[in-house]
Amino acid sequence: MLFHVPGSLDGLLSLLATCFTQPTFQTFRALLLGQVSQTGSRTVCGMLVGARLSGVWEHSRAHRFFSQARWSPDELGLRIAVLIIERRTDPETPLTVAIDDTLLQRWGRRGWGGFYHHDATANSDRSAVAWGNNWLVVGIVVRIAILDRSQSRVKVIRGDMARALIIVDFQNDFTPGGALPVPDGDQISERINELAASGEFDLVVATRDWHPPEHGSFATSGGRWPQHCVAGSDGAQLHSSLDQRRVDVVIDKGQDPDTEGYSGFEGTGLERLLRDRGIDEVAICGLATDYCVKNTAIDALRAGFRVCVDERGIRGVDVHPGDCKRAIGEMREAGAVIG
Ligand code: VGL
Ligand code: ZN
Repeated sequence: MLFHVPGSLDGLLSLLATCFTQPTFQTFRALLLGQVSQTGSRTVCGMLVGARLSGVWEHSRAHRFFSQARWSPDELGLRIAVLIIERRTDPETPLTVAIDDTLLQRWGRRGWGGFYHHDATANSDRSAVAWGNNWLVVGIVVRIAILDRSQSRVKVIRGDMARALIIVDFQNDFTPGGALPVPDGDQISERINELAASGEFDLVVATRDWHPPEHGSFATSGGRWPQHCVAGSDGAQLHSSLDQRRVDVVIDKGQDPDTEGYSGFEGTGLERLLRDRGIDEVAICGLATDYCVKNTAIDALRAGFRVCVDERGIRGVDVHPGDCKRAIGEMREAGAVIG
């Protein structure tokens, strides 16, 4: 690190080290020093400039560090709270604790690609919980002699995550023998069943491509695909290897004849369903990587969910060689974790 770090700050930081793994502590320390020393705006970008990391790190990487890396914000908050109480408050005086749960209620502003701004300045009338706003802020109010108003030092509590599994279009027509087969599309069944039975998900959703017979994506209507997944047909049924006892809700999509309907969010009640169930994070598997999986993942990010794409649980078409690889790159770029 290129900075001269005052011993007092380093001493303070070392008291926080046990909230982190060794590598995440180094990252946290660099970002914190970046924030302290930056001269521009108090944003993640400013922090990266201060840490001499701009141009080296995509700023989404810093967001991912704060939202996903292996460190404990809860423990860190408690540790900071104890430090404030020990060093900044009078042992004889009762503590004033301020709680602000507006972040739990607030939707917030979103950039393209699902990056979520959970700064307290974003206003909106939407009232759902999603990535970035499942935080409760607790402050200890401290009176500092040289200032004429009380200062509140905050602790941020991360709420419990609720997670959903979205199984995209695991249907007969997209598996070998079907009308629009994805190579090895049936090979993901074991992984999908394993995920659905893992107990890690509060909700398991299966989407079905569910087209009217004259859907605009069909070659017979001037589109690019052979007729597939016609609503109610055998080809449109979920693949028989899928353990449907684990599926809580089936969502049909692609019913509008004039749009491709690749995304499970397009013209369906999927977003509403996830919000109603308090879901923050979705894991995505299914078919096809380069079409419906990709579009569903990117829409989920745009809607503010955290997204993990299960690499073992997807297969793609690769109409043009490299399409799947590019699709994975696009999802990652938009903020998905590919794992
Ligand atoms: C899909 C092509 C056409 C998919 C759906 O599920 O990926 N691909 N319709
Ligand atoms: Zn389709």
